[in-house]
Amino acid sequence: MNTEVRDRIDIRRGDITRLTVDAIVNAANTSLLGGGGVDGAIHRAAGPQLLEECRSIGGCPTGEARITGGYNLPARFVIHTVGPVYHRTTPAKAEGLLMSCYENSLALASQNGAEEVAFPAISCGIYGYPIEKACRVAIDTTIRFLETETVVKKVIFVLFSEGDSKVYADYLVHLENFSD
Ligand code: AR6
Repeated sequence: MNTEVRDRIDIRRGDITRLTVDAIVNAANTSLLGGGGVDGAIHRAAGPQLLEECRSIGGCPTGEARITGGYNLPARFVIHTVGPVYHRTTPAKAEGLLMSCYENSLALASQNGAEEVAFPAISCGIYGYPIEKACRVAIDTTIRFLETETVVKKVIFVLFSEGDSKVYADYLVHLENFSD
């Protein structure tokens, strides 16, 4: 990882619904009609118009992403992606699907001119993906994307717990130590 790319990745602890960025990513389900966890928090903070727009989209397959407005959120857009349920498939398939979530979300951000994009730890709550494994997929995929990307300037990983943010921070340090 070169230092230019490293400087475009941030790790923060807190509530993603509070972030004033161009786009926040939602860990949704295939119905796109809301749920618990970060999805519930985003819908509560955005207000009922978000659900209305989501309903008009008609769902989203696992690994794909869809974009809506942010309504009452400080963020301009919400990018909804559907992570894999970890124990419903093989670890290799889950990894491929999680990678697609990050790739498709970042591509949508770029296509919509979003310069700052914030991600929660997709699939790491109710969907049971181990945080250490998911963190590698999230960061490796983001680094690969940023290496050739010019529209998206900054990617922020927003973690709810101190433990999760330490996992992300430690992995970035590991990459810094082993990069040329
Ligand atoms: N800000 C940042 N991170 C959060 C927030 C928040 N406000 N709230 C929770 N997290 P989860 P999943 C963290 O369960 O595993 C929903 O019902 C949380 O600690 O929200 O992809 C959907 O409708 C965890 O690390 O998403 C789906 O049915 C991470 O966000 C299902 O859950 C993701 O946890 C998706 O499950």
